[in-house]
Amino acid sequence: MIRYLTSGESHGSALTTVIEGFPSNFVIPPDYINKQLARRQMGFGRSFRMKIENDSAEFISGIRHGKTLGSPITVLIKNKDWENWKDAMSAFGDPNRSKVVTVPRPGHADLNGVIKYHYNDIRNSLERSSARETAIRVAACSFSRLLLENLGIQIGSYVEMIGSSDFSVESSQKSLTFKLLNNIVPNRFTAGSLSDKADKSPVRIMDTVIEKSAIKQIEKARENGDTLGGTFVVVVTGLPPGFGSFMSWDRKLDGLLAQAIMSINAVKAVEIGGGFRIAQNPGSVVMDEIFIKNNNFSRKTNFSGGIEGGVSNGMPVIIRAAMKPIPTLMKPLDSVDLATMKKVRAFRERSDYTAVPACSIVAESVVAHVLANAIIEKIGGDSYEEILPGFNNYKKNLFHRVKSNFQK
Ligand code: EPS
Repeated sequence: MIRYLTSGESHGSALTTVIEGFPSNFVIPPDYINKQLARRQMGFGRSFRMKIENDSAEFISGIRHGKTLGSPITVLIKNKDWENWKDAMSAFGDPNRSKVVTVPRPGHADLNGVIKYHYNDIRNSLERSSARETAIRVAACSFSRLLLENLGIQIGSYVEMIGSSDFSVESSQKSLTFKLLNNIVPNRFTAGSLSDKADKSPVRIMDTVIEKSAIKQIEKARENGDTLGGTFVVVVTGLPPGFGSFMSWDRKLDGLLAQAIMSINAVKAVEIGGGFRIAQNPGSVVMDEIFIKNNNFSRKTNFSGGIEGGVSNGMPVIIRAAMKPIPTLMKPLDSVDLATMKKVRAFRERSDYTAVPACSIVAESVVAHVLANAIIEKIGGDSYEEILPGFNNYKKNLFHRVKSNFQK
């Protein structure tokens, strides 16, 4: 199984990851990882920080002559902003040269970190809890993403809305999410083409009316010193049935995906398929009827979002998630100064106004990690040479195996 750890503080010298268990002999073009890093940096509404950083992966171990070795892969991304934080963040510097942060921001990890880790400076909480960490997560998971692409599995995403939408995304007959759940998709629909289209929008919203509204709202939030959240959808195409398991709670694919997405900074809700909306309809409407198409099982609708009983069913995987507004406000809310225990306004720091587009890219990445593991769990193999034929063979024989089991 593939595991990864990340390390690094937001304004420290660098972020790193160690990826363990990744199969050997897999070709990694360095540009592929950097392309994913660049996608995460896009998005209207980011702070000045994104002009400072230009994330680029350095490959320290685990790759030789362009191919993975099967040994732990170490990747490093330097923080360019480190130049401005050398005194405040140095490993062995003088603590008196750094201003202590004493006022926690509502909605951030500031206060909980101070309580939990016995800190006497909120900076110790906010540096690691910052979403800067997601840059290296994208690097770590992009290996899995490329592995999946080589097996014909694509992951894409789009932002549904940022801020509030008068256009009722949920009920609009035209909305893309509605079409996906009702399986109204073109024959050769792929998640990759979806993402390519979303990437063309500065907010990753494909509906131009909602896109304009979102941009306007972000501009207004910036003027008001406020921030905005939003919802996004991750879609996976090409995943065959049978990955994940209902045998034990911790092997259920939907559970693993929800955990991975919920672990992204500021995500507050995750739905699989129709999610909450499924609960508002009778079973006769939201169970996806089965039929046979081109010698394969298919479904009339996809309200289950490609997963039934914790196992993939061959339909596109659909995951919807909500990101809360960024907690760092330029017009701050009430808090308490821990140095005086008196009521004050929360601490202000340079921050994004919204990061929903970036969050959708991080979500694609963490989904890739979960799915690559689901495949390795089932197919096995230490090298790419074992995984590729194993996977193709499983996929090819799937329908006929079921048929011959029942028609002896
Ligand atoms: C973040 C605050 C901002 C964001 C940062 C996440 O950073 P800074 O405080 O340096 O302006 O820009 O995101 C990134 C640096 C990134 O690469 O996504 C936070 O507090 O979560």
